[in-house]
Amino acid sequence: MTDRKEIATTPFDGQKPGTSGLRKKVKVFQQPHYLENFVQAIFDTQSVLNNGCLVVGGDGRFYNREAIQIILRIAAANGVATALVGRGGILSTPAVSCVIRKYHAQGGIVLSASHNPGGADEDFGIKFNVASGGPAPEIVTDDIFVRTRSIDRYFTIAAAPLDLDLLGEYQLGDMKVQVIDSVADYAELMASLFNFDAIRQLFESGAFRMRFDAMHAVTGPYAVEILENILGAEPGTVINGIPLEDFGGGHPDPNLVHAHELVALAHGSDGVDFAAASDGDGDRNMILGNDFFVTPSDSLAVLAANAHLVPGYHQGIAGIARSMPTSQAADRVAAALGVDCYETPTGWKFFGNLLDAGRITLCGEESFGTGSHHVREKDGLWAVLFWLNLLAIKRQSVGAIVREHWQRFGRNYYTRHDYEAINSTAADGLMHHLHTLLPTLPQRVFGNYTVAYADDFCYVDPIDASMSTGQGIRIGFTDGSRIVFRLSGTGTEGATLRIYIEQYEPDATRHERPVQDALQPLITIARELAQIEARTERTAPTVIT
Ligand code: VG1
Ligand code: CO
Repeated sequence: MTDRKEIATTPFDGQKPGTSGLRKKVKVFQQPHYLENFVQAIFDTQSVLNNGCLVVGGDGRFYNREAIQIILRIAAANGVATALVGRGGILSTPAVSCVIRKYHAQGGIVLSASHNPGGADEDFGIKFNVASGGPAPEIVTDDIFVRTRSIDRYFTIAAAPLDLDLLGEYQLGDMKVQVIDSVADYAELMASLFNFDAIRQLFESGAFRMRFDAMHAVTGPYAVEILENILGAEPGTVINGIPLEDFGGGHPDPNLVHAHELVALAHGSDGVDFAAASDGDGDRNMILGNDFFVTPSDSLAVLAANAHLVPGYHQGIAGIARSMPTSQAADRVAAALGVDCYETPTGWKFFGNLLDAGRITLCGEESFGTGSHHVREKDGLWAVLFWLNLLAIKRQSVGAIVREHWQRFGRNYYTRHDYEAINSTAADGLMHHLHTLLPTLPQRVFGNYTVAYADDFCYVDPIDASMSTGQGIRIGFTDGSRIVFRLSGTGTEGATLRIYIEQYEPDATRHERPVQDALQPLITIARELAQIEARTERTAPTVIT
């Protein structure tokens, strides 16, 4: 093989992938051999890549370009036949999934820390996706992790960096590298699912205005092409559309806190009718109407209830899945449609088997993630186009659609309180404390609420029977309300505690209450049970969504 070099190395601690890949500070990834070890561990354990096709791309954050050159050289030295790379090294996470599936690749490497900030002192990440296009299941990430603990060499080749900004075909050692423009592939997939004519007419009507905030992250080029060029939305519909290595210094997380510029544009009588945003790697979405925020859990439920209006889902849906902390709004829709609803642990990798087996069509997470069987990742722009399709057919406002949904199914009031970057030992102590409380909780009464069950969520995959334990503490009350506690698996500083709170309200006269007010009693119960103030020294959450 051309110039193959074997480099001696020693293992690094802590290369265990979390909720969505291995995420660390850029400085950690820049250490000699750190990235190389992890990538070689992928090749040492995933023999299908040998002589196969690998997709490589990232969200364009700081260190993306260097990392891609390193990965390509290692791939060439490990016998990969063809690498498909996004132009400029950029591919959104859903586009990686789309491209893997379309070109029947054996896998993909996604470089992203998603919604975490980027820059020399910020975050970087790497994730392996399998041939279905989805994030590697735990059996695969476990194998990769085990390999990182004993790795003592990696392979690479001596070669100059490739120019990734030019589309075309290159040779790197014995490997063929194709620099591709994934925007066309992705746009074609979207056109096959949604009623583009109806959406075009909606924009042409002149009575409908939209803004999409790409947050200087990866979706800019995809959104400009699809929304402005193909669907005819007015120029300027996409804001912050140029991907930047540091996301313009922002936090590319589409929520009410970090996408405040967009929130302001959808506010008041001169605000737009529809606003949406996506995250660093393009898999999340936030949906806003004029002065109206759609809770992600509600968004999944609304999409499911209206899927028959969208060409790609005309035939109906096979089932729905939601992550455990996501509100139970989708469950009510599944029951009404007579289809199954699955509850999975947090993280998209747990939807893969259900999608592959045809058990579900739609799935989602409370963390601004929604998707379907069209790819194996959550898909930000897909959700935006789904909403646009509904708006084009129904010709109602976003708020009216959601309010009607609540009238029909009841409202699941929902909030998530995050306590970011708390002391890790304190966070572990807090979770341990909750664990010890679990057996004492059933039947206990807190104000108007009586505990029905309290457990640590354990998931047995219905397809391959693999078991995932320790997925979050659930406290369920007799009226269906829930409090869930879990520690984040994507952070890079200390620990992040997430508290998820939900209460069902069937009475339509009580659907207009401010969310935090409606949930106040449960919020107080959660804070007291977990002894938040005493254990974390925090009096308030860092982010409320
Ligand atoms: C968070 C979210 C989770 C999501 C994950 C990856 O994980 O809660 O629902 O799947 O991020 O999202 P955690 O472990 O920090 O709670 V992203 O947009 O990386 O792809
Ligand atoms: Co993301």
